[in-house]
Amino acid sequence: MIDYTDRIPNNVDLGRDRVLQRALEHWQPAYLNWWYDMGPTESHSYDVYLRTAISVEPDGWAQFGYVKMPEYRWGVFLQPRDEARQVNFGTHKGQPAWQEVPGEYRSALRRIIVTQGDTEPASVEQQKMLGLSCPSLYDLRNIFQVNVEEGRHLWAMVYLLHRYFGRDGREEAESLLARRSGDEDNPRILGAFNEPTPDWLAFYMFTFFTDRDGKFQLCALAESGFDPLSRTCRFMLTEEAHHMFVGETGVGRIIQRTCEVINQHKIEDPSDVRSQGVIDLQTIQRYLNFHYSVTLDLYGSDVSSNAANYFTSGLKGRFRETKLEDDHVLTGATYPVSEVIGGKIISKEVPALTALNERLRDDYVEEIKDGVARWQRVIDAAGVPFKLTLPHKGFHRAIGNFAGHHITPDGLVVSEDAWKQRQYEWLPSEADYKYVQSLMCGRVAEPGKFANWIAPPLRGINNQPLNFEYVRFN
Ligand code: BYC
Repeated sequence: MIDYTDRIPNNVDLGRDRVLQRALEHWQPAYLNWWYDMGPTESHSYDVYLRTAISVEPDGWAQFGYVKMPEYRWGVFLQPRDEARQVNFGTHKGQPAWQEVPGEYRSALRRIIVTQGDTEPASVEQQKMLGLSCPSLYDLRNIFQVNVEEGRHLWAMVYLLHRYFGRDGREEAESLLARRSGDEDNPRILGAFNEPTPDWLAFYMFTFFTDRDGKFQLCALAESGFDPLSRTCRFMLTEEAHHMFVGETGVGRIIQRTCEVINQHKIEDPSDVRSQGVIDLQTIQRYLNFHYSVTLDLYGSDVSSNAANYFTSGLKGRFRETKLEDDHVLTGATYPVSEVIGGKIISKEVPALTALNERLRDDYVEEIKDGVARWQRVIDAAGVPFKLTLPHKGFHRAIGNFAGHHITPDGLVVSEDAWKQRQYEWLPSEADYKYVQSLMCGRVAEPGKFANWIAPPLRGINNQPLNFEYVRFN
């Protein structure tokens, strides 16, 4: 018999909640089976220098030490409750925040929680093989950190399902362990989480672009009138920051290394750059185009009655809802969305309530621009004449008003033929993936060593030196 209150660090009084304990007693072994099956390949006996959250206090949420990942203490943490908190938007604005699920919103809320929860194990599945080709122990430790925290984020959503949704919550929690990223019969719910993450450039792009969707969606859910969801998401956001850091610095270090090689050998042509065993900036741009566009799809349709309902019901707010200065009800307000009409992209005003997905996507794009500008500074500082660009919002989209149209990175609507002729100028081709993977055929496992295609980071994790043994293989 496992003592769950000891195994599962928590601040939800798990020790006194018999119903919840019983639910977790069933789910926890199934979760571990899933981890053994779908977690990082060959990693189960490694000692990994990980951060574990053991409380929400500043000194408790980042405890570092060596851990075998299957023994990681996946905890359940909610930001402490604010007794005075209210529903801050929608028709229930001004009522006390809900501590239990309002009956009429039960299925909508469950659906939001399941969609959020589904992304967490999906990303672990997508990244399963990457440990075998890591560029350093530092990077290996970082991907494992990201993986165990995605596991914890799954726990966070499963806690809500078990605690607040009874039997159907338990069934949903089981389904979260049954779907598989990329599986034809039982795929993950959202598109980007069924795309492969075949190499480390894709991993860093994913953590920069797609984990940032995680941030924006969690921020919107942190505004929820359903207080336990809000408090859960607030704590998850503290962990999300490191994931985006891994992505931004990962891509930045690849760019830096490429620029060093370009300058050292005085070369420009992508094939000459490749012959030096680093990733040409043109390929990096194509990966950027891919990950940006599939992540934009994650915000849903530009005009969505689902989004309007979530907001009106007080379930999902806007980014920084309580800091916005309007009525928080949005009656009569409008918002611009794009549409393709007669081969042209036009903007039109629609009711702001229906455009909330688009608005969140726009908030996200603003933050993405800043990150890409920081990558550009690495290129500029090296004096390399190359400009990274963000493609047009309509480029390569499968969800929303742009879906079904062929739009170039510059925002021109073109025919399918014209698109097909040029798509591999814009998106990674099989040959690009093959080249990038050819650089990553084995792992760099000596402390302090880094693969040729990536620069070392500025500093180590938790003030440890770069040659620290971040992972012990045993
Ligand atoms: N792929 O009105 P629509 C993260 C479906 S990432 C496939 O457009 P709605 C993380 C939609 O389900 C953050 N299907 O959309 C990152 C609906 O289906 P039904 C995850 C899609 O509902 C990295 C239909 O299309 N969290 O945490 O307004 C690592 C029409 O719906 C997609 C959330 O997403 C797609 N991309 O908005 C680890 C927050 N988009 O009803 C973790 C919770 C839409 O016709 N989710 N559809 O069957 C939501 O708030 C909403 O579900 C969405 C979609 C914003 C995703």
